Amino acid sequence: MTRVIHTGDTHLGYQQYHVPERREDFMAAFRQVAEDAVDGDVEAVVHAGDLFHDRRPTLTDVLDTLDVLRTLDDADVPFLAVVGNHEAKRDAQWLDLFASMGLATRLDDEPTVVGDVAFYGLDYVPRSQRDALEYDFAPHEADHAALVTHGQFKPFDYGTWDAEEIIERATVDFAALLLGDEHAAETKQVDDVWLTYCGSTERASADERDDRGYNVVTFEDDVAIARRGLDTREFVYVEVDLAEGEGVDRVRERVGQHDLDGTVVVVHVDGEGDPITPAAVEEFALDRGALVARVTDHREFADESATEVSFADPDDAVRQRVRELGLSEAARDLDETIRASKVADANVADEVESRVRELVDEGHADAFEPAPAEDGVSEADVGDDATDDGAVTTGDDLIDGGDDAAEAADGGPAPADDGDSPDETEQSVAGDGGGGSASESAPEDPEDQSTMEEYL
Ligand SMILES: [Mn+2]
Repeated sequence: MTRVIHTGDTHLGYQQYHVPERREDFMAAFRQVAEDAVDGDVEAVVHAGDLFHDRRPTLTDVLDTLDVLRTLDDADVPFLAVVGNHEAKRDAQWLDLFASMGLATRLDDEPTVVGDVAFYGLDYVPRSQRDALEYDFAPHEADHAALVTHGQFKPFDYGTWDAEEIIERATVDFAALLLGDEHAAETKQVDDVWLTYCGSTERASADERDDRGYNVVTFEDDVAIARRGLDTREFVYVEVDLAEGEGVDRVRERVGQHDLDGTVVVVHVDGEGDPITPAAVEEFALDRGALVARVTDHREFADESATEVSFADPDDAVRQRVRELGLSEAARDLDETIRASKVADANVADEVESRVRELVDEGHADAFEPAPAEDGVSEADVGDDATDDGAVTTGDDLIDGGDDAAEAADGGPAPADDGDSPDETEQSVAGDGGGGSASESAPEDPEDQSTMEEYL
């Protein structure tokens, strides 16, 4: 029997809502996993990617990560991992650094045997490159084999990468696929093979409402997958449906019914009542000890014809202005990449460059043609997160990144259907701090899923 912890999507270094406490929370959750591994006497910690939130963690993040990895190493618990989409660098990976220090093993197409199990790894692969994959894995002599990989896999609802095809074509028979990328834990079985997402260890977005945790996977005759919870910062969700005549007092009253001390407060307002000022509610929550408060008034969306800029929704104003600019499809896509927060700030310059390259390589010159204004830019096509200070950082990154990226921003590409185009409606505002009152929509809509990939 071999028992391992399967974790992933730790997003270390993510300073969510721009507060340092959240950055510490992500590290603390990862530390808990490591301590549980040591206390629980498992034979390995398997990490399915997105160890870091982006490819440029700070030195402090790297040092703290090393400290956690040493905790595992001191207890002789190997750390086996693959590279996720958030942290992927162009050549050498952070994981290679940790491996060179003897603190991690980067899983690949050769077996890494722990106990009775041969572990293999497949890093995140962008959609445009998946057709070329061979799924060739070197043989092993262990009792079981497991593949650790990162992406949105079918047959899960949001899947764009067919796990069944991997299972069929792989030269090794896997008993389980230990997956990362999707932040909600979920398990399915395809024929005899278990497919399981361990989920994120901290809420990388306020949409991640379920308790966070990780998997404990036991390989015996069969594979057994158990969940274990993590003690993470409390998120208080308050849904207020205002009746006619009700307003900000009612929202405050509802928020005030909760113990807010040290919590992240997420308020959604809907209904018939009076307009409210989100800032007034946020201030109320902060006064009562909340670490962060975010108020979304969904009623702003009901009135699409409004052109007046309200404090609650400057995004509308930006969206309106972008429509009037007559940008090419490509430029609109770049605008979205830069302003919205689906792409981690530090990754924007590279992302922009790769999109332009891809378009040019594939001869999509028409994507650079200016479009007439108002030509059906849907709400969803344009960034909803314009007020994010991330947009500022991102702009800097683009310039710092220099090279082709800044140049490209002028004519920009439209995504060659590579699944990474962020044409989704807002789902990262909570994850990124945002303007505090931008709109949010549930990410469950399968049409949005191709782009969830980017965000996850
Ligand atoms: Mn992730």
